[in-house]
Amino acid sequence: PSLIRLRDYRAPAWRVEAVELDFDLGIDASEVLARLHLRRNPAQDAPLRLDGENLQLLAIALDGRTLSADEYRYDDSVLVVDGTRDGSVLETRVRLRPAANTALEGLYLSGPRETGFLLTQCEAEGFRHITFFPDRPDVLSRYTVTLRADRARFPVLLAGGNPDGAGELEGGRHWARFVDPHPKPSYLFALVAGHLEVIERGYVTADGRAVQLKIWAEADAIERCHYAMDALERAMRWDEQTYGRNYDLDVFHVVATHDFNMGAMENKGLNIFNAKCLLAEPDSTTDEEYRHVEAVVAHEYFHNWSGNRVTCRDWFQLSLKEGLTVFREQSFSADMNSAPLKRIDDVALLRRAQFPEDAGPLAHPVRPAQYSEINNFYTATVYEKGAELVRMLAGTLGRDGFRRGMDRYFERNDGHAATLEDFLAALGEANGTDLTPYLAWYAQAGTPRLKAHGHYDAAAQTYTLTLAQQTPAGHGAEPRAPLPIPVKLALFSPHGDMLPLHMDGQTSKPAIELVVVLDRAERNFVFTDVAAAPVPSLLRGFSAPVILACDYTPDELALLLAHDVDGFNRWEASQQLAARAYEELRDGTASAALHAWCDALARLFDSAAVDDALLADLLTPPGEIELAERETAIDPQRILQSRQALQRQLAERLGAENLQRRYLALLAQTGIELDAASQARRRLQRRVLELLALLDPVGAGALAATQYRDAPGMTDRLAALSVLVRSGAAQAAAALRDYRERYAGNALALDKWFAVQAQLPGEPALDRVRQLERDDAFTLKNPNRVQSLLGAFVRSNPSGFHRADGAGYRLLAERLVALDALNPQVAARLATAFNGWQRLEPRRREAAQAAIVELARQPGLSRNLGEIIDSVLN
Ligand code: B3K
Ligand code: ZN
Repeated sequence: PSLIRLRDYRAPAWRVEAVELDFDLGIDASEVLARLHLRRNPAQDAPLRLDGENLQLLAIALDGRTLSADEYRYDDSVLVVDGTRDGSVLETRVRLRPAANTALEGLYLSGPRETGFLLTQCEAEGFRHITFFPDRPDVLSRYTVTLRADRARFPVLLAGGNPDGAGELEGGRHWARFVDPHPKPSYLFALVAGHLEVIERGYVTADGRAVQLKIWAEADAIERCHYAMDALERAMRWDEQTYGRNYDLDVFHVVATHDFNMGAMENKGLNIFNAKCLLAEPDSTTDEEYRHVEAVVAHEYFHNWSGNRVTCRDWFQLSLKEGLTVFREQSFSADMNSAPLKRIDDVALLRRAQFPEDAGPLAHPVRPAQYSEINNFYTATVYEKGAELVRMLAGTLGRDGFRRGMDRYFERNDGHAATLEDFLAALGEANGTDLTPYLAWYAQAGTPRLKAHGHYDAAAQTYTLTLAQQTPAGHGAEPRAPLPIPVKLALFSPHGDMLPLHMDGQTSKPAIELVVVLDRAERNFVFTDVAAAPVPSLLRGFSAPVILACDYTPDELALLLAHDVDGFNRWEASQQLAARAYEELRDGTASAALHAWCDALARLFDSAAVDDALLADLLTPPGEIELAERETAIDPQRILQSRQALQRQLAERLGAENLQRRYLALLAQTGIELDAASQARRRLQRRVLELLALLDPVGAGALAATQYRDAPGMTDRLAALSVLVRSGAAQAAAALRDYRERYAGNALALDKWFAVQAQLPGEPALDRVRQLERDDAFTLKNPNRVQSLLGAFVRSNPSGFHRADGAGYRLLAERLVALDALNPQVAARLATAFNGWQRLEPRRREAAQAAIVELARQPGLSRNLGEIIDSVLN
């Protein structure tokens, strides 16, 4: 397959100034008439080449004249037209087959033929499945879209932009027109047509525009859209207040669908959401999912500026909009909820999803240098690591400086397709500083290691901190320049107080926290007037996406765990200590870290010093995937066992009676309120029940069964179900039956029923997955369902998926073949579960390799899946 390379970028030879699209919509067949107003790029002399895939060309005319067969060529992916000139108008008419579109890219049907609705997904290259067009993000056009359809079958007709008339047609048909005044790239085009209900709210922007907010969903879901509406309003206000960004159309549509390849899509004026990222109600939505809905609604809304008004020049710049928008969402969520908890969740996600990606054969820079299939690059690296890079820049500039830089970026690039260089230039110039050294972060793959070593000189009362960096050689051969690594730090006295920081040679008033930037391979930082050997708190708030190695003693980590006021670093100390305790248990060596960890947590557990949610997270050791990252011959079964043993030790230290007392106290207060304190209580309640289940499975089983039965909302119900299933409790089967029946008609709730069971620890998981595949509700055609069963199994259940006999690998390979024929994007994403097979212990490694090699031999794999399999094998 051919590779697209960043260095081959050329500006488009032809632009489309304006486009008129006329849709004649039907479930089995739809027709699209497109009128393109062309502009030639005087600097280039190339014939007009338009992208177009799976299009049945019905008619083609240039400047009003039908073209004869020798005046154009179409090879099923590119249409070449002779004789076009600057100002020409090209007209094409094509036929599409929405109901037959199982890839969910382009125009497709959501739901059953008789009652479902039509919708589109274009990013990255879906527009070429709708009509002939230069389908690349640097071609910005003005869109006028007219939809025509049978009124009874398609009562609602929506497209991006402002409404511009609607009316009746003969034969029970009707039409509606939308004009988007903002030039946009084709990937932001969208339409929706069918039976949908709506909730509406009026909104007036800070700059005085009256906007109609409309959220659309099928009748059974519309009452679950109110939370999203509130979240949308909060996001709009926040962007006005934080970045001075106002919404820019008269109407903002949001639509929910159960058939979607990813989370949501920021189409201009017509956001489309996977139902799981939009619908929320207490009976079927967990606290975590509520926060996710708020985050995704905000993320898509924020794209209106970071992505839509300023878009990407080419897909290599994807992180320009995604990393930035994730960062904006993270800041918003931190403001709406608990900032340290948000940071903990995000860093945990980075370590679970991005670090492994960056350490294996799928590693790529935040700005990749090449790709075969762009949809394979919507990755944790581009999104999450990309957001960390923006966070470093924001941290370097400070709050006001970053705002100044963002103002400059939006102002200068509004209505343009920009690059990461444009972004760094705007931020830097607005602050009179050169940020180009940060470009190196965008160009190299791999997670840098940061080594820290402290030396205290009692006689001189100085403390010297030596920081050194190293990035492991990646799979690409990109050069490894030293990176600028901002390290936010503090020093703690042996009593747990923060010390004033006197930096060598600096005279300004000492701070108790500061940021030093390590911009070469190694550097010493000297602090003076330090009265006793301090304990450094490094990378506070996770100030750079690196792996820190510091030679702490267990007692030093315990001190940070007990005293650090940075909630994130307090959690981090607990994680480090737990990881060491885990190694002690696994290797049967010392137990200093184990005791330090358990003692520190026992003290916190009995005091009221930390909030319930943070306590829950402190009581949770790093997950199995994270622990595996520290090993070379990975045996996921063994990791599971050692991690369980570690948690059992903690539970024993806390004591069954103590745990039970705390559990009952929390239970007595539980409800469905969404305020931070209530969510925190539920988080801790779940954690305490899990720990209790390790000590006293029978007692905990009884408590969990009661909690399941009486739960006021989904958070408590699902927590109880999960404890029952994972601990193999006698009551599990009855609870699962009850849940299956109770939520038979609720797809999102059923997804959780599949996912809980797919995460059954160890060998039994595979049979359970096979059994669940036979459930009436299972289908490979729905991405959410695939994710809830197969995705949860291969991605979130290491000890179940990585069976020593290789049966997990073979199951995945078989399903990928079937899935690829239906939906290549979903298949390719699932296939990334093979990432990291090279580091498994020998028996599993061989079994995994055999399954992947066999899969690679299958004929007719999609470019999406083919690229992942190829990369994973190498
Ligand atoms: N921009 C979309 C993702 C499109 C994925 C295409 N395969 C959602 C988002 O990041 O907001
Ligand atoms: Zn995004």
